[in-house]
Amino acid sequence: MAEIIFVTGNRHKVEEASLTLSKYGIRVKMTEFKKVEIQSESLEEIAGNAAQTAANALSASVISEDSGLFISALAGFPGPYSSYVFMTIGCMGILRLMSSQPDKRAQFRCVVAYCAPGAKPILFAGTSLGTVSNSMRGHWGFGFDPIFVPSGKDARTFAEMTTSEKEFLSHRGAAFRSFGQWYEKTNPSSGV
Ligand code: ITT
Repeated sequence: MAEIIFVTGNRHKVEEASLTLSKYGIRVKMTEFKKVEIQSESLEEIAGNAAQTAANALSASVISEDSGLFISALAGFPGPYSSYVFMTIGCMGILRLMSSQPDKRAQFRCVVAYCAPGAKPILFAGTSLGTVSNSMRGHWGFGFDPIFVPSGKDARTFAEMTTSEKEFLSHRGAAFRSFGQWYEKTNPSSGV
């Protein structure tokens, strides 16, 4: 099995990525390396820069990932600032901002960046369309999972789904599937 270093401080991301990448014969290893996160409006720039910096510092190929919740009625807020907004106002703060908004549409976006030392990052994106719920529901997952209802299933939030159910519908599942397919093609010996 191939092994790939994932530069992140979020163990939930590692759990979800591991589930997807195991299907492509890739084992995910979390690193202690402190991720460098630039200020930018672009998930692509944030993830790409973090992967490139880590690959050069560690002299190894790595992946990094940046993601966020983009709410239509709030002009895409919190978007690239999702981590900070979650830590400050949290799910309840978002529900308060949304209480007077009839348009509940939102989407999660994820960009995975793969980078080898001395090389440019290669990017893989995934999106999950859905709505913001009226209340927090469920205890699985992390972050804004209790207030996001993905389209195409039922009225459950991500936090009311198992990791496998979420993986099938999520932005992260889509981005890591796309990376897994590319990696399998580029490194044919890595397959299970
Ligand atoms: P690393 O930067 O160390 O990878 P992080 O949690 O800080 O971990 P981000 O900077 O990419 O990650 O912030 C994304 C935030 O968006 C995250 O903290 C959550 O609040 C939210 N988020 C992203 N994906 C999510 C998901 O699948 N479910 C719920 N919330 C999510």
